[in-house]
Amino acid sequence: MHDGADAVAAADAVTPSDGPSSSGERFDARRLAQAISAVERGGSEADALIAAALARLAAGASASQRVVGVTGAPGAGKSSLIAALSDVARAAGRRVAILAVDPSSAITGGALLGDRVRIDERPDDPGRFMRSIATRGSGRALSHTAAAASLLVEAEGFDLIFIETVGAGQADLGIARLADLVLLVEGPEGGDEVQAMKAGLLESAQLIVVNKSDRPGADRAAERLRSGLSLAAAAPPVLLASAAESRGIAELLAAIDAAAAARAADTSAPPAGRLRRVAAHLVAAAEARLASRLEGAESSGALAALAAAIAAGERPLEGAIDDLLGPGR
Ligand SMILES: Nc1nc2c(ncn2[C@@H]2O[C@H](COP(=O)(O)OP(=O)(O)OP(=O)(O)O)[C@@H](O)[C@H]2O)c(=O)[nH]1
Ligand SMILES: [Mg+2]
Repeated sequence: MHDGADAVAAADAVTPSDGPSSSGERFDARRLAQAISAVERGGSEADALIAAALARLAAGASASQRVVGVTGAPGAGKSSLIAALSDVARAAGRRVAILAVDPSSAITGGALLGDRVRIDERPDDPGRFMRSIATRGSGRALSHTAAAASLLVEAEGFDLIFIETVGAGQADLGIARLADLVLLVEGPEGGDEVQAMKAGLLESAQLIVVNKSDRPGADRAAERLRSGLSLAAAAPPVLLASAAESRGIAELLAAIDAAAAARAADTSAPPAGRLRRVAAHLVAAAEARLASRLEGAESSGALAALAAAIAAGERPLEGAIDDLLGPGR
């Protein structure tokens, strides 16, 4: 197992960024958790909180803040790696936040979170924050709240923000939209074809790590990935690590920083990542509104009535969507 004791001791010794957050106020974990809950509920309170976060970010966010999406097959070791990376980052005095997108659809709050993210919650450590976010049947599977929650966390001045998404597919592709960097976690096992190649995840990852390097097959999996990627124009680096034995973790963190810095330098301005999160939030909010209008039309019977009229030839199909949702633009 990795040596958590050393990391804790080091974190106690070096905590330069534990003081006031970027707002100049002391960080209050409970207030942030409540703000994220409000954002999950939506409505005007959510809008006000997001607007306030954006104002604080505009007033003075650090360019070194990173939002890292962590994706990969179930059980690959995403949570274990995030916990190990967090210990190393804390030991270096960085403030770390973890948002775990929870597929169990119910809002779980904190109860099961410590278990799910495989990390002690340490409520007394102001440099560590974690929260799960329910997906709540969102069409794109990534929580409607992820982008907004990330903005709230950024506004509290966290240096390193991990967003863990579960499974493969939609959620993981959605994370590419709002993260500064996508880290794909692979396991050593799997057949001839690496899991991620099938799921089309390789395209959205800037960095790949084969976890569980303490187990046989990890080297081979890394080789397979590297050769599979060798034809790609900008092949992401493939690293090896063991969260369980705390091997390769500092190197992985350094690679995350390097890849994020390279990406930031690539765009016209450093806050490009944040602009993506604002755009992702707008898309999520628009989707939520669309979903609620459709639900309303369904439960009021308007949808059924419209369908019946069209089916009976009593009205044309043309214009039906406008009737359902209000006029388009
Ligand atoms: N041998 C070994 N086992 C590991 C390592 N990292 C994680 N595991 C184990 O792999 C299992 C899954 O680890 P998690 O960190 O929960 O994986 P995950 O990708 O977050 O899983 P989901 O959130 O359920 O998708 C657990 O039993 C871990 O103890 C590692 O480096 N080596
Ligand atoms: Mg996990």
